[in-house]
Amino acid sequence: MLVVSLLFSCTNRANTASEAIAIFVPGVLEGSPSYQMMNSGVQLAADAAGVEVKTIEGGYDQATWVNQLMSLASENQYGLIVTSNPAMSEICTQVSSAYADQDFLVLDGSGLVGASVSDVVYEHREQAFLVGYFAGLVTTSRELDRVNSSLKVGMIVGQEYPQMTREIQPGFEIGLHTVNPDIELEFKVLGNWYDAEKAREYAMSLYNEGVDVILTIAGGANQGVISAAQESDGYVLWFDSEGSHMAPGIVLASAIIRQEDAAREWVERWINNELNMGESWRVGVSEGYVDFPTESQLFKKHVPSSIQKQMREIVSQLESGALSLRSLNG
Ligand code: RBF
Repeated sequence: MLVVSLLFSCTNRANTASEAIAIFVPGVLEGSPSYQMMNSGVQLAADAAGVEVKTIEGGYDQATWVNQLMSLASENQYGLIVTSNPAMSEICTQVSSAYADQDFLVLDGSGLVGASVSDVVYEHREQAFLVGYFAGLVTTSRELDRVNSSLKVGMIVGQEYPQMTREIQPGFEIGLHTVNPDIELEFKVLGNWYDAEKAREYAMSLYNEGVDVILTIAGGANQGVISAAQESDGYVLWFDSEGSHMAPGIVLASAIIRQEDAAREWVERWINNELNMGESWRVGVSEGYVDFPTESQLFKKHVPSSIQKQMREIVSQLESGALSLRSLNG
């Protein structure tokens, strides 16, 4: 008994020297749902274990992230650095080759991890497919008053990166075309994650061209898409967190990642010395980390019941594995 309890107490990192955790936000927290969920999830795990956390906002100049992480690792104050976005798995692996004792956890990573880096990779294709299927049902609906007869749907994104071009955009299109192969996608790239005015202009021109619903994945710039929808009677779809409360009746639905849960759970494992470094986990709808919520008050109020029903069906098919997009993973 004594040996067991001694072993147990030694394996909890709260009792070791390098217990503190740093959160590196590659951008800013404000307006970026995936970063906010990372921050709150890590805080929850750390607070519960009495571990100290420091959050550092790296800002939008991506060229500076490597050096910022290098100097953070060189401080030797944080046992773990947690960060989030698909570019960070490789960036942290690069930094870890200079600081081999530094552990990194990348949420929403790419799977390309080195020995002291672990990551959680979301099935973004499933996430995008669900909201694409919903967008297809919206643009072909006869019950929604802001929908026109042209079969055009929009997408506005911050920047292009492999997960965007190989998983998110194609997943969205598969969803649209499952409803009707004639639906056209207008895809616009902002070039940054903050310019709400430019996003508003892009969205205005899409709505003027006959697009009736836009999926926005543009961080702080998402707000501009909402403004345009309010002005021109269009709909908006949200990604990563639930966004309907941002503009009820306009932001109709969201395809989410459960990043707060993932952050809390994976950091808990690290604190308890149960996290295998160098490992990558791929999680989607069937694992409970990607979802399309259909039970919120706002969804039930603003979405026609026939569409609600079709969404519940498609989500449960992905959950059970009756429908799978995973053979497309390359
Ligand atoms: N998403 C945001 O919401 N805000 C950002 O500032 C942001 N910056 C990103 C920077 C890079 C280099 C990459 C690859 C992605 C970024 N994303 C950002 C996208 C985010 O990590 C995630 O992939 C999408 O939100 C889709 O889940």
